Amino acid sequence: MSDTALRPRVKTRTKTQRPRLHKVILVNDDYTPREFVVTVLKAEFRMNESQAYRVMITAHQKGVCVVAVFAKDIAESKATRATEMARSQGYPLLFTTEPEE
Ligand code: NFA
Repeated sequence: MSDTALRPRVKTRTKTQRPRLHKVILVNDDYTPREFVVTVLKAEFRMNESQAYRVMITAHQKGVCVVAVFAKDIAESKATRATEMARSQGYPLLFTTEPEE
């Protein structure tokens, strides 16, 4: 076949799949002080006071609130660290993760 002739495509183009993002979810409870929740959100998720307050009060009123989305391993380690921060102070505060649709 000459260089200029058209050849049939042999390789199939495989679309690169972006890794699914995972949500970090703040779960409400009756015991953790509001101010402590705000402190954890600011420390672990680099939020300012008003962002952290909004997330805290949304979880307080609705039961849960999405804090942020990350790659799976980052979402899991942030949720674990934030939950451990609360455990170390004796609070039941919980952060969970779930994959985005
Ligand atoms: N519900 C808690 C309170 O009234 C505050 C809270 C908000 C806890 C969000 C956990 C998550 N002290």
